[in-house]
Amino acid sequence: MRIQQIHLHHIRLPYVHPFETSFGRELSREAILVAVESDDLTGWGECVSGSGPWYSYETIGTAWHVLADFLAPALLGQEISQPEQVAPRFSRVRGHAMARAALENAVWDLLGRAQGVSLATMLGGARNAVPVGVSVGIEPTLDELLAQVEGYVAAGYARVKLKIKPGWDVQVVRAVRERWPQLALQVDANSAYTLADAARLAELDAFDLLLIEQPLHHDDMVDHAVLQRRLRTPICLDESIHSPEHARWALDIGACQIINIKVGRVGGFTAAKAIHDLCMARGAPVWCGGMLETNIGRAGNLALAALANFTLPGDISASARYFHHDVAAPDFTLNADSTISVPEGPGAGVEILPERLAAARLRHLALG
Ligand code: OSB
Ligand code: MG
Repeated sequence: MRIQQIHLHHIRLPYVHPFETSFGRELSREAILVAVESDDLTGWGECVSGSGPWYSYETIGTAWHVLADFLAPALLGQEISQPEQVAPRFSRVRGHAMARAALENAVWDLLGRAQGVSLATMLGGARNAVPVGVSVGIEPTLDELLAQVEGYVAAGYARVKLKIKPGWDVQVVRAVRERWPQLALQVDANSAYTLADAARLAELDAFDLLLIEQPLHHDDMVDHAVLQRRLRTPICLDESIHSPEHARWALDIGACQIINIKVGRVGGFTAAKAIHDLCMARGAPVWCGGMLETNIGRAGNLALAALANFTLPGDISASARYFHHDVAAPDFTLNADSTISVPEGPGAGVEILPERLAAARLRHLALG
């Protein structure tokens, strides 16, 4: 298929509930939706960069620049018949994985639609519903946190992830564990600690956590390997893993036992699948992270999480956990067994809602 036009849509959607991590509190999600057109078909991808360089150096502004000035020009007018043909065309671009992923993933959707095949099938999915959990942000008080967790447990989530930071860790995890002794529980520090905090982090071993996600520096592997030797709880890396090579290095040096795969952070479905395959061969479980996506990104996450080695519950919650009015349909709902069904329609299996897109849009650019 010949890539004839590419559209960038910068949108903003208010969250149902503010989301706070160790790097700050946000009231709404900004995203870039990328539309790739060939004849009468359109494929969609979501860029998960943040409004500021907190989780990653990428922002809406850098991704817009890299998409408009480098990535889209590398794809426009090209003949593409396999989604794996996209990443090599971007090989001159260093970094900017979230920008690359948005465009590559739009092409996966486009080709799936053209062939009438679901994204999960294209990727080699092994299940039609995936186990999921919910990522619970830092709250102003412990009571408010407990109320949030209570709501999610009542809604049917069997796995909860708590955001932690120094001053909001052991006592919070203890309170949640005492109230829900059976709940599958894990924590995410988003790089808020250093090796000097190892003794504090080791206190978390008492609470039967599935994993501790990215406790140390966002670029580190060496200190994580040292820390892992002092913890019983498995370390899971998120921010530090940008490629299959990073995954191999981290496993080789014992920096983690588990990897959180985010398709945006690693540059698209091709790289995400490669990391999945490598971890499977090495006996390391993976799970699908989330970036508070719209239904466009969430549909892709569900397809990815259908692969066999995604054995831990993903940060893929029901649409109602994120936004009142998503830009794409259908909304995703939680099944009674704390799973979400993988979309079965062609491509990612969701449809953009043009009037919702228009209402959420801050900027639009047409290329080609
Ligand atoms: O570290 O996993 C993270 C959201 C934004 C930035 C980083 C992270 C997150 C989440 C959200 O935890 C999980 C979700 O999308 O439900
Ligand atoms: Mg994380």
